[in-house]
Order: sequence, then structure tokens, then C-alpha cells
Amino acid sequence: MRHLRFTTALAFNGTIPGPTIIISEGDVAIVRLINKTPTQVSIHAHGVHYDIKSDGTLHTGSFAPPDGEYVYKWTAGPGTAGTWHYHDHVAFGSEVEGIERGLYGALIVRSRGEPTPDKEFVLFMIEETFNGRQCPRAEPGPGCDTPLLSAKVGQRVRFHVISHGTSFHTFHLHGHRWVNPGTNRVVDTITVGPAETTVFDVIAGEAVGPGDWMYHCHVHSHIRDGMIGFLRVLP
Ligand SMILES: [Cu+2]
Repeated sequence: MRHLRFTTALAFNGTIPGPTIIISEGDVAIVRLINKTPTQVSIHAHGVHYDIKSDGTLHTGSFAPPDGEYVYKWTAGPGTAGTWHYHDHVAFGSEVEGIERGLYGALIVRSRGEPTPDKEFVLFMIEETFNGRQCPRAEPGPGCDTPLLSAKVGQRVRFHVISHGTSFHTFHLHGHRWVNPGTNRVVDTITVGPAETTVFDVIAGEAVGPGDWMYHCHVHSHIRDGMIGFLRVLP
């Protein structure tokens, strides 16, 4: 059982995004939400199976009041493997304000026996940010607050890219390319709309070598706002 605690800053367990929850197909997850905020909070999950009492919505009463608790039950049945996410649905009487304040996280359901990569990264594209952070000067270092990812040349690196908010984004990674899941098309940029996810693997530095390889949204206004980060590929 996981104990998810909200801080007054409205974060799951004090981080934005909240903790990445990883389960496997066949698992039943019991998630206890302990609400330490002054507003009602819920957890609404995508991708897994649950009955209406675990929907995380106002009209079903499936939320924790201030200083209260609520327990959710998710079943990762057959066909639920993949990258999903969870988020609040009720804070401040709004469907979206909790998300906008940071109440979201990744939910990964693995297939049984699925090999895991060497490194995994979760990036939320939310409004003009990655994980609520920006990098306006477009170089690593002070003032660049987006996640600095790192891997060694040759390592298999998995990106879990999830979007929230009002904009569509086009995730691009410099120097690397991958097969668009479900197709045989090799791409280096992929569109992610609100609440959609994409997951793909790259081999760090494959055919291009080490360096600070930029990742960014390719929507111009979002680039201008600093929706930029770096994958540091080490020798
Ligand atoms: Cu964007």
C-alpha cells in the first residue's frame, strides 16, 4: 500500500510530478490518499480498471476531504500495460485547478516479463513547461530548471512523455530517433495532446556520441517560453 500525502503546496508526496507508480499486469493496487491540504482532493487514474467508487470524482464522492482520507483500488487487468497517469479531479471544486497546481503523476503498468530499460524518464508537458519548469536561456546550468537527464552512450533510455493543460505539444529530442509505437515509422518528433501519453526507447548517443542533447517542445511559442531541457549523454 502506498501512502500519498499532499503538502500545502499541492503536490503528491511533495514533488511535482508526484511519485511515479509502477505496477505490473495482474496487480491490484490499493492507494491510500491522505489529504493534508485545506481543500478536497482526489486521485483519478487513467488506463487501469476500477469501479465507480475509485473514479476520483466529485459526483461519486470518491475524494478525500481536508484532513481526511480515501482509498482507491485499481486492477491492472489484461490489456492495461502501458504508460498512463493519475491526477486530482476535485480540488477547489474544479476539474482542473488541482492539476494546474501540480497534482499529477505517472502510472506505469508493465507487462509480465517485459525487459526494463537501463534508464527511464518521466516528462510532463504541461502548459509551457516540462514538469512545471522552464529553461529560458536554452542551455544547461543556472536558470535552467527543467530536468537534466543523464545516461551513458549505449544505454537504453525510455521516455514517458505525458501532457496536460490546454495546448498540444510536439516533443523533439536532438540527435536521436525512435520507431513510433504501433508503426514502423522512424521519427524524432511526436505530438502529444492533453492527457495523452507517448512512450519510446532510444539508445543514448547511438551514432552521434556524447553531449548535452536538447529535448524541447517544437511549438515556437513554447520554445520561446523555455520549454527546453537536456539529455546529458556521457562517454
Ligand atoms: Cu509545447
